[in-house]
Amino acid sequence: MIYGTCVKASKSLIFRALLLRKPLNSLVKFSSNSKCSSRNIRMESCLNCTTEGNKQESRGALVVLEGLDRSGKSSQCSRLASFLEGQGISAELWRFPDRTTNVGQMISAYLTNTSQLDDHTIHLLFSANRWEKRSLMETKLKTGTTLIVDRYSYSGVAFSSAKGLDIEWCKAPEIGLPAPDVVVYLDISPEKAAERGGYGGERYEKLEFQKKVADCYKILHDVSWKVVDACQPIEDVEKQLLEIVLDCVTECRKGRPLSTLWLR
Ligand code: Z5A
Ligand code: MG
Repeated sequence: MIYGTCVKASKSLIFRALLLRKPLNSLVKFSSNSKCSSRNIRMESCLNCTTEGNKQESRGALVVLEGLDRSGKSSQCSRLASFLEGQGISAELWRFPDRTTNVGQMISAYLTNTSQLDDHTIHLLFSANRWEKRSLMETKLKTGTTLIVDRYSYSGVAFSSAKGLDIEWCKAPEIGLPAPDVVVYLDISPEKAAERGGYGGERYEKLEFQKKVADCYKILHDVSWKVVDACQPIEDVEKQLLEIVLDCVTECRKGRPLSTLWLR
């Protein structure tokens, strides 16, 4: 799903800016033309800002949401992308696996139990599914588009190592992919997540397996991750996420270097 950049200053936008205790003009730049058109409010587009004499490339942020099944990742990713769109910030919603590609269709067949694959093989396919999007991902970020990504390499490592694969082996094929600017972990116990219902027939949608995945996420987790209590009402989760993401978008616009996995 791709979100555009044109918006109007709605009451909801102003309300959200107030909620975030940030001045609206710190989030968006008003056009000098007071007549409100869909192009009136835009983030400044400074793609080559200079900070203390060093040329810093302004860019979009790579924001990753992780968490157990039913933790609310997809719901929050949609809300985030819509909010950013509403702020006139160029943003796109991405998800992994991307089931639209040839590799993604093999993954989908595996997840829906219509094909069987060796654990190592499916792990490498999940990774290949990210690699096939790497170039586009980098181009988008460098040209100022923020990517809100529903699952990334951490899901790859957590789910495969939960099956017993060596964690370092699982990380290896991810080395060199763009590193997220922020990882937000939506924290919920496997039991609470299961209570939300909606576990379908997909391969990993079982409470016992989700408990193992939760343990693997704990191993991957480091101090840079932002942990949000996913048991809160959906709007409260959203509010916390917005604060984190807007700070991150601001940092990247100032010209934070893009790094690669796997740093930790
Ligand atoms: N996988 C892997 O093995 N290796 C990899 O490299 C990658 C993935 C990338 C497909 O994932 C599977 O692939 C996944 C990991 C594995 N394993 N499984 N199973 P997927 O992303 O396609 O899974 P999904 O189908 O999108 O669903 P999900 O992740 O289980 O759910 P979610 O996105 O976290 O939650 P949600 O759909 O937003 O919300 C779930 C329900 O809870 C829904 O009814 C909401 O309305 C409700 N909800 C959401 N938030 C709240 C709050 N705050 N309160 C109450 N209710 C809420
Ligand atoms: Mg989801």
